[in-house]
Amino acid sequence: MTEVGKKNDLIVLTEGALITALAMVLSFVPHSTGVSSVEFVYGLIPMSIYALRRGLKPGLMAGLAWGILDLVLRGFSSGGFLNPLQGFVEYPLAFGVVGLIGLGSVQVKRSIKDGKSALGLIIFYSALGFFAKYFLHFIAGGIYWGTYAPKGMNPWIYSLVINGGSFIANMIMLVVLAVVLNRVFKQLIIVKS
Ligand code: 218
Repeated sequence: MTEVGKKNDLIVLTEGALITALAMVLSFVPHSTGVSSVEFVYGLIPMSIYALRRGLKPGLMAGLAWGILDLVLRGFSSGGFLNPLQGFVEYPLAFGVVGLIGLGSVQVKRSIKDGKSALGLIIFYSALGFFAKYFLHFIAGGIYWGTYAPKGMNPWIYSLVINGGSFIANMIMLVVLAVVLNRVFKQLIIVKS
């Protein structure tokens, strides 16, 4: 690898560490939606921007690091960890797959460089990553969180309401921000050399 290649890898990694730290810090800001267990996850916004800016592998790696940190700093103490398999699926894996947003990196950056808003593509690929995360929470919810369902409610319906609700809440947050701050999003996604 060339010296320039190595230096760039170091920049990508450093950005990933900063974004992960930011996502983690944001989870300590109150983020209730008013409906119990349905939360805004503010860190999804910087993660989405990072994955679109740097692509699939950096996105997956940053998401994975975020998931491990969230498990250690919040999961164990908040009661979000029930057993090793559930913990693995809902933390490293569910946060990691947010990086799938990076699948849209090339297309989104091309669209921005062509002078377009890229809004549809940003929303589409963010939806892909957010959906992957909440689909895993939905599966885990149906299997492991049924005891928290209101009396008589089917665990899978309960999980669909909670995790489907979280997916929708976070999509609304992303769409509003991507529309209002479209210029900022575009500037943050494009890598200036
Ligand atoms: C129905 C239900 N309730 C709770 C959980 C657990 N869950 C949901 C979303 C996100 C996370 C990760 C920490 O923010 C967790 C542990 C569930 N899957 N389903």
